Amino acid sequence: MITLLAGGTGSVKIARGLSKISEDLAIISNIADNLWLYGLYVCPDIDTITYGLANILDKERGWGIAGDSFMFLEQMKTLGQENWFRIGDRDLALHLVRTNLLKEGKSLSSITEWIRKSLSISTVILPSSDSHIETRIETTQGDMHIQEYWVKNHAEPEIKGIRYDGIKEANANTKAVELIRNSDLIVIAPGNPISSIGPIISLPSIRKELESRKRDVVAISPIIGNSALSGPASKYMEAMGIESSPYGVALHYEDIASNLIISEFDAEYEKKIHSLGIKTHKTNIVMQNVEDEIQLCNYIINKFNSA
Ligand code: FO1
Repeated sequence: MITLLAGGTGSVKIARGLSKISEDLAIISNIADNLWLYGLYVCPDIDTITYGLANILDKERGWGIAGDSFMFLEQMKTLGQENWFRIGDRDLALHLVRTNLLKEGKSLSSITEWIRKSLSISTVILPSSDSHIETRIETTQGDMHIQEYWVKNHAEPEIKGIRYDGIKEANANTKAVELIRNSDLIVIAPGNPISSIGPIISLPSIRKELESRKRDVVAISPIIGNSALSGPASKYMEAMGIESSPYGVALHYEDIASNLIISEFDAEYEKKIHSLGIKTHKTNIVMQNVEDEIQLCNYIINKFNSA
C-alpha cells in the first residue's frame, strides 16, 4: 500500500502516474489553499487531484476542467462581483454540491469520498484535516489568503512571512494518520514544500507518524538547481529562509524522510544532502508527458516498494 502526500498542480502528475501503476494508493491532500468564494467552499488542491484522476483536468492550466467555459464568471462580473479566481461553469457544480453537503453537516472527508466515487475514481483521496486551515501570506502590501497572493496579485508583493492559520486548533484526519502508519511506502509529491506539503506535515499527529515511518518515506524534489519545476516554490522557500535547491528541500524534510529523489543534473548537492542522513536517488523528475510520469512512478515502485 502506498500513501502520497500531495498538493495540487505540482503534485497531480505523480498522483496520476502512481494511480495507473498501483491499485492500492491513497492520497492525503492539502487543504490550506481552500477558500470561501461567493458563499461556496472551494478546495483547489483536492479538486485538481480529483479532476486529474478522473481524467478531466485541464492539463495545460493544471487546474479546472478541460474545455470548461466561464459564463457564470462573466455574469458575476456584470453583477459587479470580483472575478479574479476563475471558477469554470462545470467546475462550479462541484463547489455547489460540496458547499450544500457541508451545510447539511457532512465532513469534508466524507464529501470528498462521495465525490471521488461519483467520478469513478478508485484511488482514495483524503483531506489532511476536516478543519479549515488557511495559508496566509504576510506581505509589504498586507496580509492575504494564499490564492489572493498567487492568483489576484500574481505573486508580486514582497513576502514578509507565511503562516498556517488554524493549524493549532485543527485535528489531522485520523484516517490519514492510520494510512501513514499502515502503508508500505509513503511518497511526498514534488509539490510546493511550503504551501502544499507544509500544511500537511505541520499537523502534529501526521508529523509524529511520519517521523516514526521516516525509513519508508521518499520525497521527490520540486526543485532542480535553484529553480522550481512549477509555481512559486522557490519564492516561498526563500521567504521562509530555506535555500531554494534540492538541499533546501532535504533540510525541510530532514525529520520525516530518509530518501530524496533529485534530478540527474543535481549531483553537486548529493554530498550535502547525505550529511543530513538522507539518501539521494537521481533520475528524470521533469514530467512533460504520460511516459515521463510512468517512468518516474516505475522508478519509485521498483526502488522502494519491492517488498
Ligand atoms: N489558478 C490560477 O492561477 N488562476 C485561477 O483563476 C485559478 C482558478 C482555480 C479554480 C479552481 C481550482 O480548483 C483551482 C484554480 N486555480 C487557479 C489553481 C490554484 O490557484 C492553485 O494553483 C492551487 O491552489 C495551488 O495549490
